[in-house]
Formats: sequence, structure tokens, C-alpha cells
Amino acid sequence: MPHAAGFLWNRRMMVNMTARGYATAQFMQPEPSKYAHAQIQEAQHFMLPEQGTYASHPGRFFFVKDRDTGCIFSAPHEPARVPVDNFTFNVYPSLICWNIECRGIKIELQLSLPVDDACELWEVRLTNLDKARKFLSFYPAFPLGLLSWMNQSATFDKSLNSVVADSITAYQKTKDYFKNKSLKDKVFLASELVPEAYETCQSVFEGEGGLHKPDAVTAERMSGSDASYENPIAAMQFNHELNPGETKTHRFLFGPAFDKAEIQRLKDKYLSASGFDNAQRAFKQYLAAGRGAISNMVSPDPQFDAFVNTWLPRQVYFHGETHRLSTDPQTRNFLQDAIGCVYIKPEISRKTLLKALSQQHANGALPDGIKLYEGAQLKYINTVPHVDHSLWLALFLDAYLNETADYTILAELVESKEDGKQLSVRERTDAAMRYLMDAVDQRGLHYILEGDWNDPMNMVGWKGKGVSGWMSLATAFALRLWAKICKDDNRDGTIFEEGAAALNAAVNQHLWDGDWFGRGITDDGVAFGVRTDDEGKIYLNPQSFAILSGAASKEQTEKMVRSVEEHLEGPFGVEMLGPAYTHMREDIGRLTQKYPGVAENGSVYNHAATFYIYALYGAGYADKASELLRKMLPGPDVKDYLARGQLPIFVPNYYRGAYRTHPKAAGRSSHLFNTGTAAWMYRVVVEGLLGTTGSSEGLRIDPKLPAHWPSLRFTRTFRGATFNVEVTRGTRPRVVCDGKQVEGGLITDIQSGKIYSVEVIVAETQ
Ligand code: CEZ
Repeated sequence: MPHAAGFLWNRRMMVNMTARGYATAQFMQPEPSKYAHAQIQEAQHFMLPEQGTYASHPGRFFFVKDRDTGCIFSAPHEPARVPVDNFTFNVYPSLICWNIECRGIKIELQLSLPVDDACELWEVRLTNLDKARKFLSFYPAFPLGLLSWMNQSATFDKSLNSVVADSITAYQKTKDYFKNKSLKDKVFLASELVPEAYETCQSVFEGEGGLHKPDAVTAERMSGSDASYENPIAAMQFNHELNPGETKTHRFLFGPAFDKAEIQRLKDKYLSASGFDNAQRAFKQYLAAGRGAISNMVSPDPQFDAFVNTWLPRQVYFHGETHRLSTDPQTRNFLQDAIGCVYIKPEISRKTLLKALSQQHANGALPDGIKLYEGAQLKYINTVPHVDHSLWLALFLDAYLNETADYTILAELVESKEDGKQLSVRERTDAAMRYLMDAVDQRGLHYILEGDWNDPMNMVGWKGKGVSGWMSLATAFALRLWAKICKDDNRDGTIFEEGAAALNAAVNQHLWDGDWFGRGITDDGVAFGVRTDDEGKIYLNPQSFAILSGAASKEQTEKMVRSVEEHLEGPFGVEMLGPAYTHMREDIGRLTQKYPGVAENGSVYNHAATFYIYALYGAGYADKASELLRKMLPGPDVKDYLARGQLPIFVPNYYRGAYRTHPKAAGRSSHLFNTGTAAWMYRVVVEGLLGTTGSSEGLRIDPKLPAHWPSLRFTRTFRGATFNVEVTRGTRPRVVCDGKQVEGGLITDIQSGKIYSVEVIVAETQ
């Protein structure tokens, strides 16, 4: 599993580390920036003949040389790639660690982050495992890549005991000069111990040996070169004499800095045994604040339990708390990440909603992208109009109110940035829902413009006529949820109920294709995602939302589920569409240009899979739902791990799909841990599999055990109370709370702080 990786984040940065030692990291200033770069950046508008070629990805490499034998290896594995005697890669929620043994030397690496600084903390322990004394040289070597084509250099700063690289972020517009003045253009590697020698010029470091056998490491001593408009590397040499069993510990800090004073500040704070300990303790506390609503889950599937107890809420917390470390999150992502956070830190979700609403347009629509700070710019995908952002409001409020019963939020006043008007959340959501109801064509179907949930579906409706079946159904679902909230809020929501019914009827009239719902109708009036299509014959999302919106009858649902089974299900989960497109369809858009089985073009796109699973639990297909849910996590057998190439510690945005037409890479993980899947997967586990859904009345307990699970145990926290739930099978299904049978499984009058003991008996065969 060469791509096996773990990721760490804090409030300022994130880093993805592979087992082999490659790293991708970025920090916020406030826009996302890199501090270790590729060796060259391909410029779009001009040639860069001077900047050199490269053979390596950014990484954190530690070379070790046995000075008696001359043998060299690098840890964790890159770039020397020497076979080792023992290799362990351990990812913990707050630490990434390696234990490696090679030729009588043990090297233990540990990466952690502080809570509030962009800075990697590296601890390295070298141990002599032999019976004889060893003379070793040890070399951390962090290539920094091309920092800037305008100005870059590096040297060793004695007073800081650090390699310090300097650069000027490249720019061309005069106004950027003033903006860039506050950027952290230095990169440093600070050491606790004083090195014997150093090297800061990558080409001198490599010499003729190359990065995998650098001249600077084979030589007796590094030459102490500076990098003057040359790609820098932060490399140091330490010589150690180690007695048998003796250990030497190094600590390093690595990261960006504005000036030398900042490097000094970070060193004073962290670069010591106690500094590392304190940072790690604080980081654990930070993570502990993100514990989810489920703990102590024990089922017959321990890997899945670990995922639910620890890793999934961790990923949800990351999304909810940092907004994926972006400054203009897509509005739908912002709101869906907040759905996940409802089960972790609802107070963050509340703020997220208010922030989104403060940027609502006067016509009721939410914008493409929410600016997180004054002066943030809407970029990339947020410059392309997508029609769905407003509907996530109702989906969010449904989840938030079910979990918290905080109906006060509806009366909260929110001032609009656009026109300064103060309106309540209730009024603003009304306006958003009305806006959605109005954006329909003469058939009553919702326009798509340049996309809906599906970002790259940009050419179905760019001429202003095309409509989206999914969008119509998702809007109907949102309207129904909002109508229900209106009722709970003692208001009349009939108009929204009627709006939902009209949309459902229109989709049934124009897009029911006999066995499933079509995806949409193009500007030229061509229905797609239908049986007559050779490619993109069936899309998953319309089926999921037809169930959720109530558009599909029982018979239709049964037909859709069977069709999805036939066309989209595979060994790695349920694909988003099939068959994957192999050529551009100019009436659908760039999604059809993606490689077959990749991302929206027919991968197992987990975000879409969770919608389907969520719908299946609600529609009484619990076994199928849990089967597909399990497939979203790699394992538990080795063959599956190898096909996915990913550890079971996060859910990626997709696994390669198109397994019928492009089986070679099917199942392979994208490794992208930024995904709306996390929130929905958590919701599916909490409300679907474990069946613990809140409502204005209380908590309903209705677990949906997969057929092969005889029992299950878990703890659910809800509105300050704790529920220890034990589920077994029996002939007389019932829910018993603190010794009393509970009608319909609904526990009411919940008291915050109280611990409840819940016994659930589910039917022998569900
Ligand atoms: O981004 C996601 C978006 O963050 O794609 C989803 C969408 O619902 C999410 O809001 C489905 O389209 O632009 C592209 O082509 C990319 O494929 C993005 O759409 C995609 C990235 O894969 C990140 O997940």
C-alpha cells in the first residue's frame, strides 16, 4: 500500500503523510499556502528553462549512515528505498509514527502538530540494537522545492540553529505587492541539537548521487553550501557514537515563518521535551472536544467500530471546525459539514448557519461560496453558478433541530451583508425556499444552469433551458422538511408541502423512465440518464432523492433498487452513474471528460453513496444499506485493503469505479479526505444503523442490525444525557429504558446529565 497515509490538522494547517515519507502540507495566511513545494511549478503562460527538473515529491526524509560500513538507508522509506528488517507505520488520532529497524539500528519517527501554529513537530529516536558500539551519521533532509521564481535562497542561521530559507512570493500585479507584504515567506527547520554540518542547496546535496544516494550523505562531511537563487533543501548532519542499547533523541520544528523573531518564538515554545509534551497534551484536548455522539460501539466488526468510535467523528470534526481550511467554502459543503457537526459540537453548526445566512442574496438565494473573512474572494468553482446551495438550509435545519431541539434559532435575527436588512432565520429560510420553488420551467422542473450538487455538470443548462431531475427532487425533499419544521414551529407550511408535491409530480411525469428516474433534460430538450443512453444510462442521485422526497411509490422504489443493484453496485460499493462516459457530451459537460470511473464520472463517489444509503434506511432496505455502508470503509480482508490502497482511518471522496468497463484500477482510493461524505456517513450511522434519531419529542431508538449481527452495544449522548444501549435479538421486539418498556421506542422527558440504560430487542430475522 504505497499510498497509505495519515493526516493531521490544526487550526492553521494540515499535513498528509504517506508511510513512505512523502508529505503534502498547507497552511492558512489566510489563503491556503504551501511551505514545501514541488521542485518546479509549471507556468501556464511562459517557459521556465532555468528552474531545473525534478524527480521527487516533497517529503520528510531522514538518512542514516553507519560510518564503519558506509551503509546508508533513509527513513521512513524514501528516497533511498532500502529494504529494512522491520517497518511499522502507526497512525493515531493525534500522532503519526514509524518504527523502523535496519541493520542493527532502530529509528522511531513521530510527527505531531501544536493546536494553534503552522509548524510540524518531529521527534526522532535512534537506537543501537547491536552488541557493538556504532558510529552513525544522521541527516534530516527536507527538500523545499521551488519557493519562488522571483527570489529564493537558504542558509544555516547559527543563532537560530536552523536552516532558514527565504523567498518572495512571486507576483505580477502591483497591488499584490502590498498584499504579499504580510506573507510568511520563510521556511525553517530548527534543531534542538547543534549539527556537525549542514547543506541548504538541493543540487549540492544531491550531487551526482541523486536524492536517493546524495553526495552530501556519502561524503564524510556536508559542505555547508548556501542556496542562492537555487532550489533549497533543509539538511543537517549529526554524528553520534552509540553504545549497545543506547538511544539518542532529536527534535525538530519545520514550517513557515514571517521573520526570524517568529522562528525564535516557535523554538522557545516548542523545541524541547517539555515543549513537545505540552503541545501533544493540548492537541489531545483539542481532539477530545470533538468526540462524537457515539462511543463504545461494540459490534461483530471491530474495524468498523474503531471507525465509528474514533476516526469518523474525527474527520467530521475536522470539516466542521476548520471548514476544510478554505476561505470560501462552497455553500453546500459549508452547510453539509455543519450537518455532521450537529452530532459533535452543535454550537459550531449554529454559527455556520448564521454565517451562511448573513450572505444570502436579497432574492432569497444563497451565494456560490461563503466568504469566511472580510476580503476573501470567491474562487474557482465558486465563480460558476450552481443552483442547489439554498436547499441545504432545510436539510441542515432538519438535522440540527432533531438533534438539539433548539427552536430559538428560528427567531434569531441575521443581518444581510448585501442590503443590511435584519431578518430572522425563519424568514430567511422561507425566502430561500420560495426562491427555489420559483426557479422552475413551464414543466415544473428545476433549472440547472451550470450545475447542481454535481459540480462538473456544467453544460446541461448553460443556455438557460436545461433542467435537473435531481435538483427538482432534492428541492421537493427540502420543501417537505421545511414544511414539517414550520408545523413544529406552529406555522402553516402548506405552501411548501404543495411546492414539494408539484415538483414530485413533474419529475414523475417527465423523468420516470420505467425502472428508474432520469437525471435531467438538456437545453435542447433531451432527457439523459435514461435507458436509451449508451453511457450515463442511470444516475444514483435521482433515485436516492426520489425516495427521500416521496416522489417514488413503493413499487417504483423496488424497481429503482433492483436497477441500481444491476447497473451500479459492485465489489467496492455503489457507483454514481453507469456506464461511465468515454467521450465528451457537450450537452452534459465536463463531467463526461473525466476519466471513466474517476470522480463524478462513475466512481464510487462516497458522498452520493451516503445519500442512497440514508434513503435506503428510511425506506426499509436496512440490509442493503448496511452492506453498502460497510463498503465505504476499506477492509476488513487484506485483498480489499490492497485494492483500495488506503487505511481504514478516513472515508475518501471516492474509490475508482467503472469496474465493469475499467476494472484495472477499480476500488482504488482517491485518498482525498475533504468530503461531504464524512458528515452524511456519520448521520447514516447515528440515525440509520444505530437508529437513534432525535425529534422535537425526544429520542427514538430503532437500530437496524445487519442480518448477520447477533448483537450490538454502544453509547449515545443526546442533549446532555447518556444512553447506554444494548441490542440483542429475540422473538418479542421492544425497547426498554431503565426497566420500563417504551412505546414505539420513543424516549421522552430526557434529562440532561442523566445516564439511561436501554435494552433493545430486535426481531430474529430483520
Ligand atoms: O468537489 C466536490 C464538491 O466539493 O464535488 C461534489 C460537490 O457536490 C462538492 O460540493 C460533486 O460534484 O470541480 C470538480 O470537477 C471536482 O470534482 C469537484 O467537483 C469535487 C472535488 O472532487 C472535491 O471533492
